[in-house]
Amino acid sequence: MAGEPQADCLFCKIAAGDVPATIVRETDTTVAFRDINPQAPTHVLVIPRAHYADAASLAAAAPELAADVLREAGQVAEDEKAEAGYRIVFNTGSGAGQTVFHAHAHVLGGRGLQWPPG
Ligand code: IU
Repeated sequence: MAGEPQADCLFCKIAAGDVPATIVRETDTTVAFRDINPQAPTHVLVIPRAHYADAASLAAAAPELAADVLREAGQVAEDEKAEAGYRIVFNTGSGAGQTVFHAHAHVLGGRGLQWPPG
């Protein structure tokens, strides 16, 4: 069920502390940790502790939690001193490169970022 922990979900396991990750921030509702395959000097993932498959599902079912994720993404960028600019990305669907189906914001910064993205 939406919001409930999923036994086969890697990010639910990270949120529960059952799988290790390099955590940079935590709140009651969110966890932020470094991506294991960083695409920029700053590459942090911000997840809701509760399980939703993607950002739109999260926002539709739990808008305050979606706001928590966005607020934390901004705080990560501030903590990482990404003054020159940063990008918050929610890959949604396999065609857009989503590989983990637990909503997560990528916070990317610390280098110039091209537009349009690939
Ligand atoms: P995506 O938008 O679903 O493709 O993002 C998933 C990210 O999770 C991707 O950037 C992976 O490098 C990252 N990741 C991770 O940080 N730790 C893991 O154990 C696994 C994936 I599997």
